[in-house]
Amino acid sequence: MIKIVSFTICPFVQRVTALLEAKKIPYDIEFISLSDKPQWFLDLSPTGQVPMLVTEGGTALFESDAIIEYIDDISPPLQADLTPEDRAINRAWSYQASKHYLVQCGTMSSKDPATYQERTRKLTAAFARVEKQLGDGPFFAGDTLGNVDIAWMVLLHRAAIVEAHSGFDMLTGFPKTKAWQQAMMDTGIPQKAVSAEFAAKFANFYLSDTTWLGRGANTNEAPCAPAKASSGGCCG
Ligand SMILES: N[C@@H](CCC(=O)N[C@@H](CS)C(=O)NCC(=O)O)C(=O)O
Repeated sequence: MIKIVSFTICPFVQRVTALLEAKKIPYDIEFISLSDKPQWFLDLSPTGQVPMLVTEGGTALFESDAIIEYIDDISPPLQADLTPEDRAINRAWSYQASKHYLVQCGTMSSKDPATYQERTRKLTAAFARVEKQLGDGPFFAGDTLGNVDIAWMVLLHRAAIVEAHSGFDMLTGFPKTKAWQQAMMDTGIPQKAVSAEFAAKFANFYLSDTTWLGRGANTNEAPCAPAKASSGGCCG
């Protein structure tokens, strides 16, 4: 069976596990600590990053884009009859999501409203771009769930958790993206793609008292001293 090496709150891992869940491909998963990576992992991984997919033949694959393509190579596509152009466009729109994973992590880590506003610009611009591209839904390409949905699901799931915790909606002003988020949550895939500990670990990392979102996203709150604002981070 395929094995995924994971870190609980890693968005790149969630994209991979979401595709496996959507395709109903069974997999084992092993969680590691990124602050104390095990030697067997370092021996296998050229980058020391998760996700890693170990194939049934024992080959270690790395980089989430390459892993997604591998999964598509060994299984039927989510959307049938796509042309090479369709697939290229889907890869481009998927990249528009995955290149914002770390941006969203940094945004959520903001300690005060001013830092949040500064960091969220790129993410909001990405939501604005996809809003223009979305049709009548429920999914990116209409009735059928596809790889673009899987890539954006990661951002939209996290936005939903943030909203549930703080009342702050990252998708305000983007009604089609909001409906898309609901359609994705309704598939159950975002929830299945993460472990039972995900919610608690995610909240502990991004929604504790140390972040503006964690404190309820009060817009009247004073900013921290700018010099102390770091660029935020992802996954510890
Ligand atoms: N480009 C990589 C990014 C993966 C990534 O940033 N993973 C983070 C966790 S979310 C990681 O492993 N960080 C540990 C490290 O860089 O040492 C991919 O798409 O797979």
